[in-house]
Amino acid sequence: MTAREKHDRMANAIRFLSMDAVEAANSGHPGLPMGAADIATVLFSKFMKFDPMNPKWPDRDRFVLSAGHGSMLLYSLLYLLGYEDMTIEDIRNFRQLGAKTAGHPEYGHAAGIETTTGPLGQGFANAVGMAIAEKKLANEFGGDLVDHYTYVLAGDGCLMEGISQDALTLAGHLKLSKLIVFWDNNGISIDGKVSLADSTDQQARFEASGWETIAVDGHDPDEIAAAIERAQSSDAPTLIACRTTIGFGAPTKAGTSKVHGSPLGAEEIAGARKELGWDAKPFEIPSEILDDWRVVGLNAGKQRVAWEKRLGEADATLRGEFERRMRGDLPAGFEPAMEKYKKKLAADQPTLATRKSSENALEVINGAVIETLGGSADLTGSNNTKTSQTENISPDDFSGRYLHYGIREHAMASAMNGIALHGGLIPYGGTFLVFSDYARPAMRLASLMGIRNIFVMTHDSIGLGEDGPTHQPVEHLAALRAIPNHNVFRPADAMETAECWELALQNMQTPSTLALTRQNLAPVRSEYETDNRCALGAYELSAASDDAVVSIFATGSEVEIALAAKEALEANGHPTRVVSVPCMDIFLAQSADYRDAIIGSAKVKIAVEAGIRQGWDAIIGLEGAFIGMDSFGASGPYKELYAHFGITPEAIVNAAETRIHDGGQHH
Ligand SMILES: Cc1ncc(C[n+]2csc(CCOP(=O)(O)OP(=O)(O)O)c2C)c(N)n1
Repeated sequence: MTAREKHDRMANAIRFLSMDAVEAANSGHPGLPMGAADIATVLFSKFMKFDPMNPKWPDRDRFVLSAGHGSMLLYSLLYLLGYEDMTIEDIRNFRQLGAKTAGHPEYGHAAGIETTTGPLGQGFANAVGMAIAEKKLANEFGGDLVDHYTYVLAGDGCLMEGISQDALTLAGHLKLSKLIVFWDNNGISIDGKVSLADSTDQQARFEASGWETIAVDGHDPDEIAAAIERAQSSDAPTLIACRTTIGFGAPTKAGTSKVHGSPLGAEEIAGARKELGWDAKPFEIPSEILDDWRVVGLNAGKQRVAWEKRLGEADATLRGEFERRMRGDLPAGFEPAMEKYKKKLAADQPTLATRKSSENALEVINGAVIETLGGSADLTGSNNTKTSQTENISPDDFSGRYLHYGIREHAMASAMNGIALHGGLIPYGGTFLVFSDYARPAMRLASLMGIRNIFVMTHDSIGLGEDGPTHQPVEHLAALRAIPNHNVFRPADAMETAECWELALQNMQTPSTLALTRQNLAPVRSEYETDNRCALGAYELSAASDDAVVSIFATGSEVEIALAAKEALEANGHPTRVVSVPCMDIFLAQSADYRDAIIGSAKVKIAVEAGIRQGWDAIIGLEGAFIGMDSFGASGPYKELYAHFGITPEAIVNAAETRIHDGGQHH
């Protein structure tokens, strides 16, 4: 048998598994796996560094199927290569409830799936983050321990999405030479020919941003292999434009949008069997072909063994540090450093904007936690994300710890996901809270994947003042809280900011957004406390003088307003307590007992937050009073804005007293 024949039948194994699984599920996308099978076969059988027996081996090459609808390509590969997590049963269960082989690759479902893909372009930008992490860690730990490629398979859709532009320009700028992207250039998307909607010269676009590009016949294994070799030795990231036929092998539907996202049908599959010379029954891979694949999987382990030897011979401290970093554990110095810092805060009682308090906390964190990788989408001075330890990373020097992501919120958030997924680094990155809208698709995926990723979102309300309503978030706290598994922290002073940073770092499986002010805030906490008071999401900050008639719940900058209202209400003879709610998401996840105790039974419940009401009814009930925003903001000095929009102690007192006199009922 010639090498070409062997290649063809290995690639056809991917094609038929994909056709069969989509047919059985009566749902899915056979076109991409059939079209890209040759690329995948060359890559995995000749180049990829991986080990099915040790899927998490840190120095493996990463493979990201950015065109996640083609998930059967990845599932087929994992099965054929012998990943224990992926059996033929799993393939048969494609797209069934509870199956590892979900509709799109889902991170955490099965070993070998590096990231969740499906929203086109995200995988591509994740991969940019993975390649950043690789280059950074190689700089730190040396090429003996860190030296791998990040490969991406992207479709026309990935390249049409705006995020691809953010991501490719960042990658080109940073000279991520070990990032290699295969473009499945089949000219077809769902509506038909790509030419219906796009006429970009993709190679020229990539080249304009410093990429090397190579065009190949995506069904010619020799051309593909030669291109990968060239890409590996390039000093720029490389786009390999692979001209392919979508649904390759389908006798009448290949090359059309009919194979993109529907089962081929029995007749077409029978025709493909003839066309490709495949006699095996559905889901059966002839043993000699399966053997060819399994041998690839077995041989792959050798590089891992050699790597482990190098790790074993490395300096013990370096090795220990590398292993800790890859596990994601925080260093031993973290907690003592924070304790010392919080004691100092209790003594100093600083009045500061929480963005500045965040910078101060970061100064301590970055001193103790070497693996943080900071950055901002061109708002460094506003987000206060840079500290004395974080020198800039530049294309030719990755020894720094700070990335100027440029005005690319979306790619920043998505690359941060890739950095977190890669392991060994803890990314944090900043922009204005209002521009979380530009990053949100990636923030949502961070939550879906359950990864530690920290978004520093400053200018968190009308309190930012003069930039006006385009920059003043009103619905964003609610909108981010609406994402499952996403902690939105809104600390009220320097102490709470330190505590919220601790929680964000300790939460290995939940991403965090820190919503921080531009305006100064007086301290609301006067004591050092061993326990992190923010850890349960809400706590009684200030008790009532007697059985409380009024409970005021507030976050961030509105806590000091609530405290002032409390003072006035107490003076008027109404016992009032104030509850700080630094993280509503965490609070609502507590036991009913804790929630009831904190919500309490005061006749009047009032929430104060310079955002919209949505979400607060869970705490104050439908009858509760809400002091906040129900419109967009306005431009002006922030104190005038608070008065204009009625977010004041007087407004709280009025609302409380009206309800007290109504007997607590108000409609
Ligand atoms: C952000 C986003 N928008 C839309 C979709 C829906 N969608 C899935 S595949 C696809 C077409 C992609 O075309 P292409 O990348 O050429 O894939 P191919 O047809 O070659 O499989 C679309 C629009 C999506 N998954 N993500």
